Amino acid sequence: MTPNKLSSNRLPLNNPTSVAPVALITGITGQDGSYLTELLLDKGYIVHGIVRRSSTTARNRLDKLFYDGDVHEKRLFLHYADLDDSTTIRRILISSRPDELYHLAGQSHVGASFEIPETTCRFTAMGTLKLLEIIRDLDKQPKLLHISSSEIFGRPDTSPQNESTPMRPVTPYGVAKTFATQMVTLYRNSFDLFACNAICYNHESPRRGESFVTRKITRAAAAISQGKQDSLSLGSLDGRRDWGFAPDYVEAMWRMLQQPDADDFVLATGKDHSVRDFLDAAFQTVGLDWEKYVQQDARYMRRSEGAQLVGDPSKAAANLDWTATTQLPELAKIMVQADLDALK
Ligand code: G4F
Repeated sequence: MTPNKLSSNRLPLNNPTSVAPVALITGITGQDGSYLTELLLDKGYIVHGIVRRSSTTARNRLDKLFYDGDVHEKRLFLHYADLDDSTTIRRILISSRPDELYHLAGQSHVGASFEIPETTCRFTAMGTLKLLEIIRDLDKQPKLLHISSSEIFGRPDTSPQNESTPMRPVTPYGVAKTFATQMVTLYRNSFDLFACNAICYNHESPRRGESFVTRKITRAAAAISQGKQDSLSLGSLDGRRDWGFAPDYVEAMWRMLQQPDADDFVLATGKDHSVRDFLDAAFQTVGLDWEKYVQQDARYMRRSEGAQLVGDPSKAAANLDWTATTQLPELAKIMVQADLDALK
């Protein structure tokens, strides 16, 4: 692949009077980025993606598309840039001229944000502001979707939370996301950008990163059942989260940008479960009792974390006609089964 090569940007659709819409995705190699890419390609979009430059490019979630000669460099184009490299990001935006920009990139691990708060703020907070500044100057301004997080609510007074719940983050990640979320709203109101926040609660899948608790659990359940692992070390088992299925969430993100007006939406299942509940569901899939294998390890405990984080998705249901289809225990089963298949 030639880095930053931008060609065939607009291709005719089957209908000769129309051209394919163009999307640009930051964080295209992540869980959400890969599902969103598949969704948009299915809908006939030309998709451009920004990939973080590193010596070992983790692109495995996109491999199927990357090695498909009908897709890569025909309908899917990848470009290398870091989020804080404004010059390169601007160049990619000017050349690709997207109709829609999905900003999914950032340091997404809440626990890690205590160890690397500066990096978290550099990419998640300042990276978003830099993107907004670039868009503000463009002749053709794309519609922007920013992936925000339930972490902005911290320890809220009310449960479930909705779009009006005050932001009171309690983690470096939550603080960075709050800055980015409020900047998106500010640019929408002050500079008339079509800019939206998708306030996403936890969303998981077989493509979830291996250090997040759900995937850590489902990989362990699969490996222990096959005699390939003895035990699983976790942090707090009391944390409660609103866990949904990632492909549902990217569908909602796309729907948000098809609305007549820019707005913020909570994307959630509306139900919360503890880490223990997830362990129950995952280990039941392989017929094992998790209590025999799980130990708690201080290394995975957080200095502080959000509590009572459960979302009220009624605005998304009413305006986007969207609901989360897959929840526990099905979600855990899907993930364990995929991890069992990967072991075979
Ligand atoms: O899987 P987690 O690391 O997800 P967390 O912190 O809720 O953050 C995820 O969801 C947010 C909301 O959508 C996103 F904004 C964010 O980017 C990310 O995708 O932890 C979930 C729960 C926590 O209570 C944590 O303390 O699991 C608990 N936990 C217990 N043991 C653990 C572990 N978490 C991790 N990662 N690793 C453990 O060993």
